[in-house]
Parts: sequence; structure tokens; C-alpha cells
Amino acid sequence: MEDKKTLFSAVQPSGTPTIGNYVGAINNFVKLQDEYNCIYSIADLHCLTVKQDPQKLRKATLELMALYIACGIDPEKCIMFIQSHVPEHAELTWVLNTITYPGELNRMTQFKDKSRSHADNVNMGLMDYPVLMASDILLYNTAVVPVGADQKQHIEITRDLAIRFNSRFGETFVVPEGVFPKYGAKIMSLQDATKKMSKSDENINSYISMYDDSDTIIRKFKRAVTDSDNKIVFDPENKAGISNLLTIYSVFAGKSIEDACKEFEGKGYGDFKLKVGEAVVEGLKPISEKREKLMQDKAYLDEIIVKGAENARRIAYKTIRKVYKKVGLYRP
Ligand code: ATP
Ligand code: LTN
Repeated sequence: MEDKKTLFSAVQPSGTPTIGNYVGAINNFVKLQDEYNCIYSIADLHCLTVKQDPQKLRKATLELMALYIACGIDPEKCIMFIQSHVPEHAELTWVLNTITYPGELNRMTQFKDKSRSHADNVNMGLMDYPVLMASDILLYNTAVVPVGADQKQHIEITRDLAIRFNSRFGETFVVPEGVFPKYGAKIMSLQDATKKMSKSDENINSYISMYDDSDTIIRKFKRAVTDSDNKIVFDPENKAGISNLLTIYSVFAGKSIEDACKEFEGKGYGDFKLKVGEAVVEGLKPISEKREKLMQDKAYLDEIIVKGAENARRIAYKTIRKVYKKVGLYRP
């Protein structure tokens, strides 16, 4: 176990996760768990950068832990923990803030987008979001970070900060690499294939939530926007809607994009959309059943959460001690 490289990733417990989160992130968390020493976090502190209902946030956090396990992440193999349970994340953020320039954070696409969509609440946390994310990653000597394409910029700034810190204070951090799925790194909205599928979209028909029931899933796929030339081919540039559906189908049906294209050659869009919906329903069914069962066993989930925090802290504590020493903080 020790000679494997470390992998770290996280999902925010903001709203209900979508199949975009699953395809772009959680599904790969499961696939990579034997190859690496995996650490999977629930980024609850990140959530606070936009307005949350405290009651809902607490529930979504537990639900996300249940979802991780229901999707196949094995708590015996991986460290699974809640970000706010490991205070070193906030501590490292403070230190990294002192080597981060406002200009670097100001130009982040996500910051600009969220400043627009949350114009009434543009707060320092929203701007500092990437530094907290860098801290998440750097605390654990992480070599690889599986994420969706929208996180590329945040991985870049994490690397920049690691390199900057190392060159100023001496070798401290491993410089991590992002890993992105070949297909599905950016699942698009079902209502506008130029936009990322997002759980915070106000149009609920634009995303499939991991908690949607079968009828809702089928209905949303039937309504998915496509184009009018009635050809089912994979061409993300010119046929974004169809290519998005093919990507979703290939992941949930466990088939290659090529095989999916062959299967639907000459078929109509209506038929195709129904088949995509059915594949997603089938794929989500065992996950939902397991998640609902786990939600009945809060004691079990809490046990994993407590153990996860202990294990994560053991690593994070060492890193923050090292960092404090390097920057010259006194300790008797
Ligand atoms: P929001 O939509 O509220 O901004 P989010 O879903 O983008 O939230 P997270 O929950 O933190 O943010 O995302 C967790 C992981 O899911 C990240 O690795 C992210 O890249 C990935 N992800 C999110 N949306 C998609 C998508 N549409 N396609 C592929 N991957 C995605
Ligand atoms: N910002 C990420 C979630 C996240 C994350 C991380 C991902 C928080 N901390 C550390 C990878 C590594 C997002 O997808 N919105």
C-alpha cells in the first residue's frame, strides 16, 4: 500500500449531485481506488462560498458520503472524510494566501462566473476558493487529482503555489497532476449543450440529479435539446447535444462511443433519447437502492466519517507542522 502514489479529490455537498459529477468525477474515483492510495473528501467549507441553508447543507453532507459508498468507493481501501473535520485545511489556506496574488484569483473563470450568478454575495471566500482547494490537495502529498474539465484552472494554480512555496522555502510539497476522463470530462446541460451540466442550474430539466426517480429521468431525456438533422454521430463541435447524449449513454451502458454510434446508426432521435434515459435509469437503480439503505444506518456512516477524519488528520498534521517550520513559526 505504501509505495502507491497518493490520489486526492473532493466534491462539494452543494445541492444534489448530478450525473455530470458522477461521470466527470465519482465514477473515476471508484475506478482508480486500487491503483492509488485514495483520499476522498467532502468539501463542505467550499460550499460556504455561496449561500447555503444550514439544515440542507448538513443533510447533503451525509447524503454525499452515502452516495460515495453507494457508487462503489470502498471505505476499507480509501480515506473518506469531511473537509471541515480536518482543521489543517483552513490553516494551510492561511499560509498559502500569503504567497497568492489577488490578480491570480481575480482571473479565475469559476470566480468570474460565480460572481455573476451570485452577484448579491461576492465574498472573499468565493475569491479564495482555489487556495482552499490547493490546500486540500497539497496537505496529502498528492500526486494525482481526478476532476472534471472545469477544474483545470484550479489544478494549475495549485501547481503554481506548490512550486512557488518550494522555491521560496525549500522542497515541501509534491506538485500534483490533474487527471481528466477521456470522455465525459464535461457533461453538458440537457437544455443548452454549450453549458456545463450544473446542479445549481435554475432549470431542473437541464440536469439529471443522482437522486432523480426513473420517470423524471426518462422525461428529462425526452426533453433534451438536440438538432434537426436526425443523424446520431459523435461530433462534439457540430453536434454537441447528440454527442453529449452519446457520452452519457456510453458511460451508463458500459459501451465504447464507437459501439454506441454503431448501435444507433439510422435510428431516430426519439428512440435514441429513450434508450439513453433507460441506460441511466438502469445504472442509477442499484446506486439509489444502496444509498437509501445506507441513509438508514447513520451510525455506520458516522463511524466512517470519524475514522476518516482521524486518518486524514494524521497526514495533514505532519504537513502543516513542516510548513509552519519552513516559514519560521516558533514552537517550543
Ligand atoms: P456547481 O455546479 O454547484 O458549481 P459543481 O458540480 O461544479 O458545482 P463540485 O460538486 O465540487 O462542483 O464538482 C465535483 C466534481 O464534479 C469536480 O471534479 C467537477 O469537475 C466535476 N463536475 C461537475 N460538473 C461536471 C460536469 N457537468 N461534467 C463533468 N464533470 C463535472
Ligand atoms: N472545487 C472542486 C471541489 C474540490 C476539489 C478539491 C476537487 C474541492 N477541493 C480538491 C479536487 C481536489 C469542484 O469540483 N468544484
